[in-house]
Amino acid sequence: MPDDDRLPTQKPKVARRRVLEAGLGIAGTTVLLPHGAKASPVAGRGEAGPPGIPRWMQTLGTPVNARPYGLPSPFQAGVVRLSQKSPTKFSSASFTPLQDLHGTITPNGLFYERDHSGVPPIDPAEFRLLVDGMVERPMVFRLADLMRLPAVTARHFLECSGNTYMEWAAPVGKTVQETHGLVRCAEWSGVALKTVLDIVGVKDSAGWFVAEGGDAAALDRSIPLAHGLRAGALLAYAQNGEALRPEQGFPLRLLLPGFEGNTNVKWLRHIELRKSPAMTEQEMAYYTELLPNGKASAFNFMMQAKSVITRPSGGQVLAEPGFYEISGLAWSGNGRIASVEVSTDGGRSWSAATLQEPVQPVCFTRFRLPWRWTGGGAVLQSRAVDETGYVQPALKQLVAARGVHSFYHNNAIQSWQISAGGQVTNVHA
Ligand SMILES: Nc1nc2c(c(=O)[nH]1)N[C@H]1C(S)=C(S)[C@@H](COP(=O)(O)O)O[C@H]1N2
Ligand SMILES: [Mo]
Repeated sequence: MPDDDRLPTQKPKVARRRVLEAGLGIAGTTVLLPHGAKASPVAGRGEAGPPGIPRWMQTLGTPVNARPYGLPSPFQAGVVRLSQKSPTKFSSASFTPLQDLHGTITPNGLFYERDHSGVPPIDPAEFRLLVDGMVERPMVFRLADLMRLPAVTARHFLECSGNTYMEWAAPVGKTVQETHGLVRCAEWSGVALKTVLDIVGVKDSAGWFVAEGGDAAALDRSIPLAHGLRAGALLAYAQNGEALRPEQGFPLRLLLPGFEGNTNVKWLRHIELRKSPAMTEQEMAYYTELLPNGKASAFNFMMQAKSVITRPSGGQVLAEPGFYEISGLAWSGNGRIASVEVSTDGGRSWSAATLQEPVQPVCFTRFRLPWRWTGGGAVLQSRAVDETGYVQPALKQLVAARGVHSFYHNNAIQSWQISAGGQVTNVHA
């Protein structure tokens, strides 16, 4: 009698024929390794590979639903956010491991995080959003009220304007996580901000609104009303199909597609309609651009077109000459990515990369280019063009326009140098 608790035991149906050394046999496919790791043959032989029966087929596995909320494989333990080295753990950031991600969606647990005063533990039952100022009917909304309204879902990237801030003067970050990890892309759901503004009735005299967060920083930013009325502007309560994570603004955040991360106020508690901007500390003292003439420019909302090769990228090693797919991400706050070109010779020649469909506005676009590394030195670069015709600038062009005392909005072309030994490093080319 078979025991119901046991899986039927069966010999794996693998033909006992000679198995090719995997990978290396097919068109010279080779392996990307982290720095320091040694290449090992990806062979089908030995205890684990077919036709042998590995140890994990000789016992029952972990029980079904052992973790009611699923987690990645323990073998993925290295795929984590990286903490910024910062003097305080309350005003700090963490970076997304772009080098380990595929496609265009960032998993919720790997979203970069940027808080000015830590994460407030908000009980959604106590949550309230006040909408007042230049409106016909000032109103307070509970979360449940907002969730009864028609919902909208869309995919958008969100980037901190401080992304790539260390790279202005010299190549600093070792990996793409360090150089570009303050950006990610998700499927967001919520209520269109316009739906709520229509309910309260915005007065004609209003031209801006101030959004305030419910954290200890009470982070607040002034936003032009026209951007808040765009179809994509959301009061978001969900990302990638589930409620926002606490560190992303649970239970409600403002989502302003294309605008710098800082304006996407988390733990949103108050929207005040006004005639003009409030000139808050955030928008006057911090999120401004110091220009070469010593003046500062404020309200630089839009995240311009940017791209980066995530594979191969800094810290990885090409194990041996052969075939590699070059792959990366491109995005623009102004709309769709129109094209991405890739150079393997430091910008002397460029080839058009393939864009992964569908190409959506204000969303990550994955690009790919097949490449054969012959073993010599190479410098890999990518250059994005968006649908407005804007071309991602070279670092020299950006520095000529803004100087090296800039901090925010560094969207320059990134260069990864490949040494004769296959090591990939961050360089300024
Ligand atoms: N209330 C509040 N909203 C906030 C912040 C904050 O500290 N408090 N950080 C801002 C900054 S600088 C960025 S880049 C984004 C980061 O969003 P994330 O933590 O979900 O990545 O949120 C913005 N909204
Ligand atoms: Mo930010």
